[in-house]
Amino acid sequence: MAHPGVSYSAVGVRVRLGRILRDGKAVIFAFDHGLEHGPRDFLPEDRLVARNIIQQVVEAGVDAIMLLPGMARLTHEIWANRVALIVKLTGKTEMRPEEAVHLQSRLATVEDAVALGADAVAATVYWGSEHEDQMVESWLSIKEAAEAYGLPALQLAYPRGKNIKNRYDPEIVMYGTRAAIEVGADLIKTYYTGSRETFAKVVEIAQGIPVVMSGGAVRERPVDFLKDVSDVMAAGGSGVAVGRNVFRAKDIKAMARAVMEVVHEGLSPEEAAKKFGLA
Ligand code: FBP
Repeated sequence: MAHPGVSYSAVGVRVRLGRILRDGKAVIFAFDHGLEHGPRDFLPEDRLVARNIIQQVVEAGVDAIMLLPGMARLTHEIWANRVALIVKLTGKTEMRPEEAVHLQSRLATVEDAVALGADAVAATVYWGSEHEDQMVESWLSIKEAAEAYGLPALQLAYPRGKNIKNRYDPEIVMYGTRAAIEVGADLIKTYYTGSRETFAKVVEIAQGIPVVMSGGAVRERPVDFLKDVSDVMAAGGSGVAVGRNVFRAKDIKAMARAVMEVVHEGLSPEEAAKKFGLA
């Protein structure tokens, strides 16, 4: 069937989103912690460790990997043509002063992401931050350029700032999600609200724009994390963008596979933990 009036870019966005959400769901390995968390998660000499982690998640068959441009450049032979690439174009270090912690800087351009072979770009907006304006401006310019190239734009829609008392509060997460769709996000990554019922409301407010859960701090038992993922899927979520709960796992590949099976095969958390030998 012909689709007159549908732009080349709209087709490109749809095609590339399909590379990430192949069956409408995705496990995205988020790996920007070297910059975002620095030594808290990574020592500067961790170069080989980082490569090894990327190798393992690629072998586990995750759907996509979200990297900053520099790491994408240095590890391309590991991920290229094996998983989809999302290039994150904003970030912040933990070295910055207190008054600027709720701000993400522009690190690269959409053209850099295109040059790297990206299937999508990503940027964080800390909704509610005292620097909201700056991040919205940055988001809009990323979105405009991405659209011109037919690239989907993933927004890490994170409510955060002096006025945000509890960033996991369902009302607050819903508000951030609404804000993300208002500025044209094609895919939303946000905080898990702690229950299936509340996350279902977040999904509902996104009105069909896919929402994935942000992994967050490492859960004590892998099965607890898998339970959150399972609840997100039951709530209508489209998957997860996870970092630490995978790369800090005792067996990285097994954990990544378990998350994949919960997301794509609907395995229960307990079954997945048992199948992959996760304590
Ligand atoms: P995790 O699953 O490890 O939380 O990674 C998701 C993520 O959004 C990363 O992309 C980012 O670096 C990190 O969380 C930010 O965490 P925070 O700013 O909350 O410390």
